[in-house]
Amino acid sequence: MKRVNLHIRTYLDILLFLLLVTIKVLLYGKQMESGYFSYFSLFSPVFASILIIIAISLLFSNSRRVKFLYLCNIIITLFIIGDLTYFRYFKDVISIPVLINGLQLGAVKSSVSTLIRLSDFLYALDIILIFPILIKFKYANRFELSRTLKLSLFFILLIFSFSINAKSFYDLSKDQPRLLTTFYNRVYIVKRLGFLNYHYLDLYNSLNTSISKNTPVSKKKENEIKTFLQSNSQDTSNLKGIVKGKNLIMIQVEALQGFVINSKVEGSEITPNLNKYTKNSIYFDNFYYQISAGGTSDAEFMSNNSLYPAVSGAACFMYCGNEFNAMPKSFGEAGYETSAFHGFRESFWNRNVIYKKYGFNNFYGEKSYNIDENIGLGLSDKSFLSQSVDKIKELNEPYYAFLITLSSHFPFDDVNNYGDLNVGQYENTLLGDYLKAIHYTDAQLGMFFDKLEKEGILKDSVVVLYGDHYAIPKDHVTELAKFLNKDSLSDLEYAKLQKVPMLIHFPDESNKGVNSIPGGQMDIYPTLCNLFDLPSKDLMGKDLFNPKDESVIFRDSSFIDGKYYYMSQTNNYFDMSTGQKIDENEDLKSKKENALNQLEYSDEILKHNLFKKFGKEN
Ligand code: GP9
Ligand code: MN
Repeated sequence: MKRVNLHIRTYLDILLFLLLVTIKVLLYGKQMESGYFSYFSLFSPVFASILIIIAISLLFSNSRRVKFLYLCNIIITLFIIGDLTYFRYFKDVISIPVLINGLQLGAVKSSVSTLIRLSDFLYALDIILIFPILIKFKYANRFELSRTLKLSLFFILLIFSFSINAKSFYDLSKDQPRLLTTFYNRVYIVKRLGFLNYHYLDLYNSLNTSISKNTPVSKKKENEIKTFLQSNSQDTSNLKGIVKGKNLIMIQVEALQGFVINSKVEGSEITPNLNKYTKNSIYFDNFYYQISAGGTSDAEFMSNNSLYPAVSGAACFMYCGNEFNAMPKSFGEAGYETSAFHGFRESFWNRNVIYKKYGFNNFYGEKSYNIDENIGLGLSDKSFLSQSVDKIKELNEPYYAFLITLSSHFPFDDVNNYGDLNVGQYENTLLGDYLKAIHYTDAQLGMFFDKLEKEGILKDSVVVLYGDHYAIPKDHVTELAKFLNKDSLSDLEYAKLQKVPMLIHFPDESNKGVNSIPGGQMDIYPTLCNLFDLPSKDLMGKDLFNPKDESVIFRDSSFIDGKYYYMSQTNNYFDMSTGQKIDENEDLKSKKENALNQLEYSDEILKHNLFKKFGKEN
């Protein structure tokens, strides 16, 4: 008995680490999970992933092992709190590339600070409580295992944990082929393998990515990509070149989500100006955002490049050394002056670097504006848009002007400055604050259009307007359901709400009406190439006026194809008209394969800077 007691005292740190971290990681999995969750199915990969750390700890002396495990517990806890916060806003888990551009979170600290919950810090409770116990027992250890015994225990435990994990990894790779290599759906990996295995994989993938950047892509894969791009730049006819030589003004509106268009609250229109412009423009009412970890920067990356966002992290950081075949470059080659406008810090989302690589001649950031009124994160949309018209007037025609608004940014908490929209029962809720914020931004967009008209700009310009991403995050879905007079939203109903409005206003308003072709931010560039008669080579998206298909592919490999929706998070197919789940068939399987191929081609183009290579070959 005395000997057992001594063993317990000697290995108490390991027992505590195994117990506490297993509980933490399983609880974290439950909090991350939307829908079905099983502690039982997650237990074995989680247990195996923790055993790996314990195996490593056995290589240390007793006292060092106590410190090593305590430090690991602290790091794991910090990652859990960080992941939960990140998930509440981005519906994703942190990856190393995201951490690399994590500096961006500082600037949107109001978002982050509203997302961290006090209850999250309960995960750190054990770190405080067990500290004195470990100190007391640390010196209680009287014997050290021999080096040979430590090494053999290390290998036995490692082999045991890897064999348990191997089964979980194998099952996942059968269920979701390519997921473990392309990492397109990180939440699903956490759900099936647990938090620690996900971060082991993330570390491996990040190391692998940095190595693969320096290894050439195979000639076979390169030719596959070239063939796809050539087939994708199909001849177009409908509306070809009808606005050739006209100016282009493209406005990306912060957090403009589709459900507010033509909606009312307490009898008042939420976006009366946009509602008006959906009627005198071509309005795409079935248009989705396709952003990933890069948030707003992903939206501007896609609309200007027609390439998918980076598989993790933000392309604007990870690939800022690449050559791009971007829209500003295409317009520049057609004799346009190209300028970007955004009333926030020039370095945010690496814009002062990446815009040059896109081919913008000018970038007017915060320093180019008179910061005379702040709302939300910075310069108010009213002041930004008004000053921007004055700058646009000075541009040499023809020009491409790209504007990004800011005031309607999460958590929409500058409510005293958004004006007086009565939101009734939604007062003091996130949704109510959002309705006020977007109502304010809508008013400024109305002023902007009026000023363009007064200055005689509108009659010589095409205006494209679209939202960058959702406004109401998943953890406020009940508020959104209530606003839509529903008790709750199914996964499919929630997915169908991830639309943003997109409209194209023609100079003489000769083309107007609703176009319901399923589309996304990837399709803006090819659509404008057709209208302005620019060469549309090497683009991944489709021309919405000459669509080759009705597919919209998302970064996590979910996709829409006509009436079908594939939800990668749950690996389910749906008939969008009936909402019914449907079994996978050969046709759906090939659509899924096609989606994965396109995501892979886009990733290979970015990882290996292929446009630079292709450019040299042409
Ligand atoms: C900051 C603004 C916000 O410049 O674009 O970016 P977001 O937080 O929405 O990605
Ligand atoms: Mn945004």
